[in-house]
Amino acid sequence: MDNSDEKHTRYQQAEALDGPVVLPLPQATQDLHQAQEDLRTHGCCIVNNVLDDNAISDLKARMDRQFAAELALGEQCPDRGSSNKIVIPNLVNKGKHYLDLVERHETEALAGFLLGKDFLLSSLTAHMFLGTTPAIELIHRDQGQIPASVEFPAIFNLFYTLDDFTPQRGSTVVFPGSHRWPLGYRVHPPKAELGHQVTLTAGSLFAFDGRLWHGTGANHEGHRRRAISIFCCAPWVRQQENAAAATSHDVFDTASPKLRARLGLKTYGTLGNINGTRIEHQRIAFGNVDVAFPDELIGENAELIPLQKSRKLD
Ligand SMILES: O=C(O)CCC(=O)C(=O)O
Repeated sequence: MDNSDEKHTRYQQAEALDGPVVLPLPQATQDLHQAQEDLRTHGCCIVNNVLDDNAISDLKARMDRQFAAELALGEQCPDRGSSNKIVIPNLVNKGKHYLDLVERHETEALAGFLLGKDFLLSSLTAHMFLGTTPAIELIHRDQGQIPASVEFPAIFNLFYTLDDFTPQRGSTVVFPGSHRWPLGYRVHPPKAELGHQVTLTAGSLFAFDGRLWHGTGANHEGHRRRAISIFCCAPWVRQQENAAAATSHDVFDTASPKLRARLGLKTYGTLGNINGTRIEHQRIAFGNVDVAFPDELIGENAELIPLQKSRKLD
């Protein structure tokens, strides 16, 4: 049997490489079919001129404002760690402008190709530097929780860049082709110096297979080097940010059916339902169906337990 018969996508794995061969970086393209082919062969792709200048400056200003506003929360501001490379998490609640990137056709075309049409949003985060960093960060595979012997992508990271990415600014170090390395080279990371650093213009989409070895480069200039990461997973993988618990119901209530599905409010076979009191379109059969929130959960002896909504009601 052709193994594509039992898979959830039409993605066909390129043949294994003989050893830990680092391929050249793929060329930037605007052709999404070429980008899909680059994902197959190189495990990464660069699509340029995706965001226009207005969208780039708007997103940059919003991201800087978000960062400053969270900092002003003082002790309530999430711990950002000690590195000058920081991640602002859980952008699902932080404005439609970020959610729109999830629904862009480039995201759909590439994530759908790699993970299948029912892929989930695993997390939505902003990446930026606050100053210089001394060294390349940990080389890793985003698919690290999934056995290395798995021969297909289950995770996919799409970076929408808001600044030019250059080696001096700590652009991403990648090992093109490493998703095709033999099993013995998939567990311990290769030496960082053997990878390539990407050079990208602001407004590009740089995307990579969850099996690809990569890491954040050292930022010698201290430039902010901002990007938004749309981190996606197969519909049977646990999401990085627990969307069901950490998404404001205001967002769920106004999201399109597609976005609700990406956040996990669509079943995948028998996975992902919410069972409580009766809702209008009760799930009665197998298949992928939209999930709605019941008003109440049913507890012991049918005690009705109100479902917590995100906002406090007056
Ligand atoms: O910031 C970068 O260049 C890469 C980030 C990264 O390694 C990741 O999100 O997994």
